Amino acid sequence: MTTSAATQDLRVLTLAPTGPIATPRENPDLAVTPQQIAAAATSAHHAGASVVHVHLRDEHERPTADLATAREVMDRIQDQSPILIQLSTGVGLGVPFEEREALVELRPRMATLNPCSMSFGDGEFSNPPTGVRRLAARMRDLGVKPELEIYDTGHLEACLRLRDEGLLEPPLQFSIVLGVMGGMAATMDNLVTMVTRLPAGAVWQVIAIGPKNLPLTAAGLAAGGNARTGLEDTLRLRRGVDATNDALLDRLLKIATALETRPASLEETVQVLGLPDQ
Ligand code: KMH
Ligand code: ZN
Repeated sequence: MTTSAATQDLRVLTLAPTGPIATPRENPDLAVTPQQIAAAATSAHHAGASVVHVHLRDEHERPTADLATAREVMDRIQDQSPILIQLSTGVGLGVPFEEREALVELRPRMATLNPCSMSFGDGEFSNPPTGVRRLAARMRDLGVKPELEIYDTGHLEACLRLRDEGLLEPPLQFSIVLGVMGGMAATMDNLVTMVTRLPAGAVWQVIAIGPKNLPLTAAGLAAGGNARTGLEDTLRLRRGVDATNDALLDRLLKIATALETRPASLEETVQVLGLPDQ
């Protein structure tokens, strides 16, 4: 992250309360209805998070890019707190790219941009190059800050090409995703490699999926990155203990405090992430 004296100890904390895959049967605290997502976002704001990463589910709890659902979720969140909304354009495997990209028309402050297609568990995550370019250009024109989700080493180069084409504005904001089957494994050496290769001035956080979530999130914080937690990334607090979104965020805040860092306020987050005016 930016390392001016004033921002050295700041960390942008994000809650990801839903995700594209898990179901409430696997963890009953998973936020799937608009009410539950808004409640999770409000609670996260009160606890100290400044960003909520939002996935939408339909009435059958399946991932959806339905614009009316997105509008309802965004309105409910904004009615309850000023937390900054980051909409997922990843949405969920099998949802067509053209439906997913339309979400940025709702002008969230941020949205994810997944630069490459890949295998994802037993499924396929489709992010075709022409679609990714079109989405990046649209986000730039609408003032929606992309969070670049990089799951493998080559995804970083794909982002740098988008930057060189003028489709991404600095500071580039990366999520280094570790532990997706089909992407980089959740190991410390992969994290170090990726952080070392980021361009100067980049802002970053770790998204570590599954059992390595805790050590790699803590390592990212200690190394100067921002941090994200929530049931999207891990369903267990520790082996055999179901997590809740509140408990995960509480644990992250304790780690951040122990490392003598502090959560960025909304205003500081806007500054650190370089969020454009809309
Ligand atoms: N759960 C992440 C690993 C996105 O939000 O754009 C994949 C994802 C992408 O959900
Ligand atoms: Zn996501």
